[in-house]
Amino acid sequence: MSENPLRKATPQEQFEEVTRGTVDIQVPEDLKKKLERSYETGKPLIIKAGFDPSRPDLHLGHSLLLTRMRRFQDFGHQVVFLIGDFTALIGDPSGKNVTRPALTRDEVKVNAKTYQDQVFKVLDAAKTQVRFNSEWLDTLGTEGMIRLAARYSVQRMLERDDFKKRFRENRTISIHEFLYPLLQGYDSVALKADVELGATDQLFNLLVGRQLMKDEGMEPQVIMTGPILEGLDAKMVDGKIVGDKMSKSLDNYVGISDSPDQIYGKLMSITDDLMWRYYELLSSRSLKELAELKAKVTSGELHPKAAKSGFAQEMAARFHDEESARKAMQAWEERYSQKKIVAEDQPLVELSLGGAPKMLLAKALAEAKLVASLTEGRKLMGQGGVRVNGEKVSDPKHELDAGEYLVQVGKHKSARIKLA
Ligand code: TYR
Repeated sequence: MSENPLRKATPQEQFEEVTRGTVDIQVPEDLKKKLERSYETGKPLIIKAGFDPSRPDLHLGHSLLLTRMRRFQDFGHQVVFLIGDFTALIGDPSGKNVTRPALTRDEVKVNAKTYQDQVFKVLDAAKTQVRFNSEWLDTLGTEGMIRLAARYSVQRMLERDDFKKRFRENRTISIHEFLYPLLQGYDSVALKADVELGATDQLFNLLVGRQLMKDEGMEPQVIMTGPILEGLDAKMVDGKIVGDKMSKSLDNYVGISDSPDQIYGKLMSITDDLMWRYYELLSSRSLKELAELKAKVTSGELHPKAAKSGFAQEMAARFHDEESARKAMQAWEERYSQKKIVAEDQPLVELSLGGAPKMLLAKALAEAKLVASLTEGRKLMGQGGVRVNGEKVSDPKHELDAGEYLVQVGKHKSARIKLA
């Protein structure tokens, strides 16, 4: 029994881990009860999270939900990755002020395939159940659909913010959009979900699921919503992070299938404030570790850039591996230090060869005051900290002929050296 992952942590510990960073839980007491019962009986909870394959690429925003699914999975619960291939034919109206264009079955199929390739970078494929809602919605039929539609009133549908707003502003709401929350709710009935996860924009849909389950005489699902991640261009205004949500169409996203270089580079471009927000929401470091890290940056012991690099590497490693993440960091450092050095902007230092054909590079460094002494110059060269025209030079006996060279020492010192 000790091998059973359901017994790895107490119900209370599981509760704390799986609810980390949630915005809304309905109802926390029910979740505790479900976790306790599962602990007693050894029967895993069914955790549902649905994705409409309406866009082919997943990004860091979606990974928030996947990370929570993974936490449940690690405690031995049954995660159902539900692909809304049927609901994608409608398109979720949540948060939209216009009707979404419907996708064809073929587009949905292609997107669904790419989804699966991406989510298993976070979820354990062997322990994930992948379902498609066409499985039960296709067979629901016209009669089933009418029965379902009879279960909810237009008034209650219009309580939903986005519908209410569109109604008030006289914008079109098509009848099929009302069906969306009902179908999503019916999915929960079909799956006998214990818990359904979603971002805050899903609250209404999730509650409909709870209601439909109650109507069926089933134990209603617990619903948990998580925050919507801000995009890479978000900024701190009056002590709050403000910005559009991460999305591909706004080009402020990090894609799950981006290369390690892209992930690293994009995350190095965010502000320090946004870095802390991302750390809190996405990093697997504990809140205690984060507090320590922040204290080090505040006291000046650690440069914010180093903290950012740590986060960017963690994300690159999450979607690839440690080794590629480290390489991405090195490549970025090299490009970054190269880019900053524009030859023309560097001070020109003219040195005399004094009649000799060549001069030791270490000596040139010292004479140009880029290093304190010949010895220090040799030492830095040996450590790989000296570049001539962008190339690393580590041989301490390296000599320069007459001519002009762009010389860099470490990351911050450089000059054009002219030898004559
Ligand atoms: N409505 C969800 C979204 O747009 C996707 C979804 C589809 C969730 C079907 C659950 C479900 O049963 O993100």
